[in-house]
Amino acid sequence: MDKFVTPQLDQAALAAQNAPLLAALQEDYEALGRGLARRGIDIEAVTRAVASFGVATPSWAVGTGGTRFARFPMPGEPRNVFDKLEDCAVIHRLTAATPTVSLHFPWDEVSDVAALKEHAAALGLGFDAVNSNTFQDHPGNPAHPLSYKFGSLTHADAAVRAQAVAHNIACAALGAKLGARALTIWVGDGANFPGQQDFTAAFERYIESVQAVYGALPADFVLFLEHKMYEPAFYATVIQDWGSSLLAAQAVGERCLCLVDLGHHAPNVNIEMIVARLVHARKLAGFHFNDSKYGDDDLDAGAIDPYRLFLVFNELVGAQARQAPGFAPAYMLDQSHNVTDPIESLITSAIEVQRAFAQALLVDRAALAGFQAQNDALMASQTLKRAFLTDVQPILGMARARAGAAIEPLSAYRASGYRAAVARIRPAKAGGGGGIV
Ligand code: RM4
Ligand code: MN
Ligand code: MN
Repeated sequence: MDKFVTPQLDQAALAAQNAPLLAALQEDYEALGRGLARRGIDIEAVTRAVASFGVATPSWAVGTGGTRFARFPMPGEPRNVFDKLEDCAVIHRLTAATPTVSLHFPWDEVSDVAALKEHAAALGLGFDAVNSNTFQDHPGNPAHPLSYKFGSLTHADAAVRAQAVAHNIACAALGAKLGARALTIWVGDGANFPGQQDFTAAFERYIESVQAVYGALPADFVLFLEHKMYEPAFYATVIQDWGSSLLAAQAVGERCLCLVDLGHHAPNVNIEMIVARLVHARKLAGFHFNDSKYGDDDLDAGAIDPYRLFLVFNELVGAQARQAPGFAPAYMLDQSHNVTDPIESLITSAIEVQRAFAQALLVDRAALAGFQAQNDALMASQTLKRAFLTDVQPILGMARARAGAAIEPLSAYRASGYRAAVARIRPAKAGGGGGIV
């Protein structure tokens, strides 16, 4: 993995960047290690867990995002999925936290699948869940002659449903060729007006369509159903919440699970509790991490409410610690970077997710259980706060240094000149129109 546009990202160059930072890192790491030892925590165990933690990057997030009003592209935008993988490889090279990429079809469809797989392998990347797209039309694509304007898997017309089902099956087959093991379905199907759609019939059509997809999956594949409260449907969405998602997953089968995108809930919803319920039901597929203030804002993970991210990880680490049956969530970022360099946002977000995980590993679970049993609300909450307020930066830095990544990924990225280098190769894209990626 040394085929980078900018030599500053090569292993030797990163080692040189890290060299002046190592002594301070070592000192901070040892001090934190002593503090944690006093709390009965072995810092090395935490660092090992962090080092083996990976979060997938979404291929669609390395291009500049936009709103339905406008998109303001930046120089050096990826032209195709090969470029997207190169950008994703930069993120992984600097953080050692994003070993896999999640593709979206047909956006990322290519004629030569073997070449794509080879390109990823040469960059040191693998593939995470693949995603289908029946939330917009694909003009000129022979697999999608019918419009999804009024829905896809739940459409009133059986021919549109069949087209959407076939697309999902094709996505899974393509994913299997690339070495992916999961298909994520998110549909925008729903209604903009009361009365527009028969709620019951639409939900039943959804289940029937998903059953057809499930029945045609490669044997080792799992199916993730992603709920979202609203948008593009603004009155009612067929899979609007975890309840609908769970009902559907239970109706479809054992390898059909519920995926939680943090941005897909109403602002005050207790997401960590949803996580606990899905773990209980053995139906937690995994996550699309992002942050939000109002709705599906797709802001950078941890940018608005890092404590909520920590509380989600507190549930996950708790489930792991008690070896909850069937617990093996998939982790992915799903964000839209409208005003930042997407590579910088994804670097930062991967680190924020890792940070929340590390903090959650510091929770004194025995003490917490004791306070819960005694109904000591204040001390129970302080137990969580103590873990959250511990500065785990030296652990994250050390995990990166040991992996040959950058101790300071953002500065290393800026020093690499990567954006300017790709801008010279990749022609500028026009801005203006709205839409994602
Ligand atoms: C949706 C949802 C899906 C993603 C699309 C691009 O809101 O989060 O996961 O595939 O956006
Ligand atoms: Mn998502
Ligand atoms: Mn979303």
